[in-house]
Amino acid sequence: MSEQNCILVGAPMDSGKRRTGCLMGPDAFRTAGLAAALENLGHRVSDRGNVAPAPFTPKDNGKIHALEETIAWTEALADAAEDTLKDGLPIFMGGDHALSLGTVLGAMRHADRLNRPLFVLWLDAHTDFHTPHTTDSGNLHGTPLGYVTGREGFDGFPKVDNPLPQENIAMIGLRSVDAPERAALQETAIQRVDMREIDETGIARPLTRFLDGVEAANGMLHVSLDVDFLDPSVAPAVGTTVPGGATVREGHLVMEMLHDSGLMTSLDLVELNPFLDERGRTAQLMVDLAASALGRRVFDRPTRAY
Ligand code: EXY
Ligand code: MN
Ligand code: MN
Ligand code: MN
Repeated sequence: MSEQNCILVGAPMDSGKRRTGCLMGPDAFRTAGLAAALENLGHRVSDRGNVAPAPFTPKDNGKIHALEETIAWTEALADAAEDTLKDGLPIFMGGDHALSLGTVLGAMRHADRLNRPLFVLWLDAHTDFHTPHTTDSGNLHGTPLGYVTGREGFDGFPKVDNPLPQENIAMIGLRSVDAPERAALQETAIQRVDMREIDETGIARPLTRFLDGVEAANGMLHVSLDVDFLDPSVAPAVGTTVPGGATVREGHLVMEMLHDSGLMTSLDLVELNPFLDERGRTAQLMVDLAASALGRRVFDRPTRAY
């Protein structure tokens, strides 16, 4: 990937779940030096500041937490994604994973305008494939992929005109999937890579399979990195930790392969809760992983087809 115009966008969104803290995420990424890390790699870096949600009036929606606020964020972030994709490679600094309701929607709209397919790489312990009808927790950060693939139940959200084709999605790092999600995913073409497969075959094989498909389709690629993709022992600053996650090196290998592929067109960094961090080490790891996705290497190596 040659020199990029990296556009940092703060998304201090905390409405996707009840535990608060992700609202401090964007400034934690800034404090951990995300901009300087990317500038040191030769990229042009701008920081567009923080997105604010559209105006909203909270109502009591029973089980569903902060519905109106989440809808308002989705509208604002979809616009921010479209705007920034026109100018470069947006990096959305979350904020909880509900921010991807908007960032993926905006990336879909942008790809549609360019008449290119959008692909999504979901690095996460969870499938986030619920709808407001299937979620047990009522936390909408567990629903983004249900929304962008056009599942029923997202009344009040922006309409998803052209749902993301299920075969254009790969979920990698899975190890906590609710029964309704598992049932709904059985009939889908979504590539689901759990930690058992990674243990047996390594993370490179399924990722290469997915990236080959993106390249063959001349696709755009939105990468969504949830802190809980990583093992809690190396990334404790997240409210939904699940033991048995990816190692630091597995995380870097994914990012290095993404850089080698040259396919990534937008990136979410989500679910960082600085209140749960230990001297900023999780924020620093996420910044280091973003730098690997933008070309940081120990030794330069000929860019190859991975
Ligand atoms: N599936 C569980 C739920 O829906 O509440 C846990 C979701 C965790 C979502 C985090 C963002 O990945
Ligand atoms: Mn909340
Ligand atoms: Mn997630
Ligand atoms: Mn997760």
